[in-house]
Amino acid sequence: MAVELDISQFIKPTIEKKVGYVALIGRPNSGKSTFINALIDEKVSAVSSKPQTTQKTIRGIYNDIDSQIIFFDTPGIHESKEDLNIIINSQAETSLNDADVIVRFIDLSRQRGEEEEKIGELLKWIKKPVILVYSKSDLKHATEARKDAISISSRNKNGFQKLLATIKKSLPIGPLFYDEDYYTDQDMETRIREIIREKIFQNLGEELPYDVLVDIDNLEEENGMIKALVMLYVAKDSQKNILIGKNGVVLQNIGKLARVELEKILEKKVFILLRVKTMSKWNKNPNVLKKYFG
Ligand SMILES: Nc1nc2c(ncn2[C@@H]2O[C@H](COP(=O)(O)OP(=O)(O)OP(=O)(O)O)[C@@H](O)[C@H]2O)c(=O)[nH]1
Ligand SMILES: [Mg+2]
Repeated sequence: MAVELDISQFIKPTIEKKVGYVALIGRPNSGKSTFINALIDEKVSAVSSKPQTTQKTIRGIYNDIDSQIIFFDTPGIHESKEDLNIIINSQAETSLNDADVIVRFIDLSRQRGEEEEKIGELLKWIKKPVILVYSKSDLKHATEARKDAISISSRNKNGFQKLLATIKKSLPIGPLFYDEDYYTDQDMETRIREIIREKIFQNLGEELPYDVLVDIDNLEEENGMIKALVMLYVAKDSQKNILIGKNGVVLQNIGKLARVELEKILEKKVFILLRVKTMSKWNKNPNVLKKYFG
């Protein structure tokens, strides 16, 4: 007698939910990366008090019972004619094109400036739903409330549900783009680089972090331990000593902070060897900019 095989048990049902791409846009320092990290409860994007901490668009994937939302955390749009900054702005603009919905962050704790004008101009040309968000609502200065905006605080996780519900209204229903276990599409190299960059931004003076290029030279996993040889390229010789610090103390501290955080994120032992080298004017070199930021 022939046995009939029930193949239905081998076929994964296609899950359909509200699925789509959402671009976060706003001036530097308005809290975009902090929001992504707080929403998905994982560090996927570097955060610091310095403007333009994010230099390359990062994806954070949010999953819940009825949606999968892929957030583009874009670099803050700002006014500058520097080569690197032009590339950074164009990254943010590209993600506007790729998104289904745009969430515009406005930080009410700061005076609005030319950068807000520029973002307003940019959005005029985009025929997509734009949701206005007032960020950092936990701060005292953030008092200007308006009906057409949603106030959020990433510090207290306030306003998240309202924002998510509003985003979902504009998303199409379809199959998932990513497995529900993923919260980012970054590979290990990118994640290591991002955390090291964050520690550089958090531990060095105002200007230098922008001139440090983080490059993973070698990455190995052996006996459950991740070993990374990481080059930190500075744009001029005089920056080397500042980055290394007296008796190497600054560099050691950056390495240690990055290691501790990466061990938590990757749930593995991590060993990081940092090397500092000069790559003269790398931030003006079109080939380098294309390779790392293009
Ligand atoms: N009090 C308060 N501070 C916040 C909140 N969200 C972000 N911040 C702070 O604002 C600063 C900038 O945050 P980021 O998330 O790096 O801002 P960003 O918009 O990603 O900035 P760029 O990457 O430079 O475009 C950091 O010092 C954060 O700790 C918030 O909800 N409340
Ligand atoms: Mg950012």
